[in-house]
Amino acid sequence: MKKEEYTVAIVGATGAVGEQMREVLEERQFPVGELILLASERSAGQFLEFQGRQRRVEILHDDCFTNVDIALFSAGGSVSAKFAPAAVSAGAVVIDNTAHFRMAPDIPLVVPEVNANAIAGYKTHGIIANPNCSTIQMVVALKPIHDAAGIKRVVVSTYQSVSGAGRQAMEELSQQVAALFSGRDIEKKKFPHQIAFNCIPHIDVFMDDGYTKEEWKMIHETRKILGEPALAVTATTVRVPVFCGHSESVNVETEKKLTAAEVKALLRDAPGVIVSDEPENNIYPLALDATGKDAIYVGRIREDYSVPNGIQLWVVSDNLRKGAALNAVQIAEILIRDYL
Ligand code: NAP
Ligand code: 3JM
Repeated sequence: MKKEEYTVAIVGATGAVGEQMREVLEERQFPVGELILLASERSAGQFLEFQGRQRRVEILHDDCFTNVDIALFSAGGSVSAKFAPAAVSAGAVVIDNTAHFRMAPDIPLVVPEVNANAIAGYKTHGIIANPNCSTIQMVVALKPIHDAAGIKRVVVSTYQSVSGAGRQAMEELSQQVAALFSGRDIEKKKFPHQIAFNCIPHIDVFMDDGYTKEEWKMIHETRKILGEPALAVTATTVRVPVFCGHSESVNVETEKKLTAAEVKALLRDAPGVIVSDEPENNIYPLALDATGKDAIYVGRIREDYSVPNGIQLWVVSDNLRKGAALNAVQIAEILIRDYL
């Protein structure tokens, strides 16, 4: 018998992603019976609102998951590594927002518009991984192009907002701006350089080959989600002084020729995509406009004349919503509709 309501736990409930999880669950009227809010001892005892009621944040420990149906994790990779197994043992399905499980071959990595069928694979480990924010918005735009013309190569450069690095990072940008306008010294904690009025081509840690881990995630996650393990993808990921919304310049080479008009038509029909492309009226996707919205916005759609079959796109989305919380809740919706 299908349940009418589900017990949902949010691990990392006080964070930037956790806050959006509450909002998105409420907005989409996800059938939440009980909501369990979990964080570290730092914020245990705080109250957060959900469906008009104040709910207490509890300290995360192994015994928190009794009777939990779905556990949404967004408290960092080490927290997922330590506590996701306890949630699964207690009978919950884990939807994990961290990088920790994403590349495990038998853990599904899901963007519902692209590979919803992969959700079935959750049964092996009880875990579904939510991709990186920058990957999610790119693959939603790539999927219809890949289906129509076969993607050969992708070159992406990102312009990622500070909210992708959490609450403290947003605070750091605010404080640096305030300090600079009042002639005080800036403080650096979350970013290795001043982020105010700057662009930093460094997100997550550097690896031996000169790529950052964020770039590595975009490359490998894109291949896994599209089911193309050998797809040629390269990425440069850049932090910019924007509070919310990631922007991406995406260059795509296809097997079959597509005109810009054909790509626009494909994207207009694609689930989760809004084409915003009227250069004559200065209309193109902007991070400020995408903030608080659900869609992936695509514009500046044009042919890349430097190669035979090239397309250039500008892709923008709210990194905390489709890039994290919304994608996770969409997965949960399919899970309860088709599997639980
Ligand atoms: P954030 O604003 O810094 O929030 C971190 C959250 O994790 C807070 O609720 C914090 O609780 C909790 N936490 C940290 N350490 C904990 C511990 N040891 N035990 C229990 N709770 C702990 O960060 P965020 O932006 O929300 O991101 C959280 C995580 O989500 C990231 O680390 C990342 O792995 C993932 N993420 C994924 C995406 C994506 O694209 N899918 C995007 C952004 C982030 P306290 O209030 O107690 O400190
Ligand atoms: C986005 O493990 C951690 O401390 C979190 C690092 C992090 C990640 C990650 O690697 O899970 C911060 C922000 C992500 C992500 O989505 O990949």
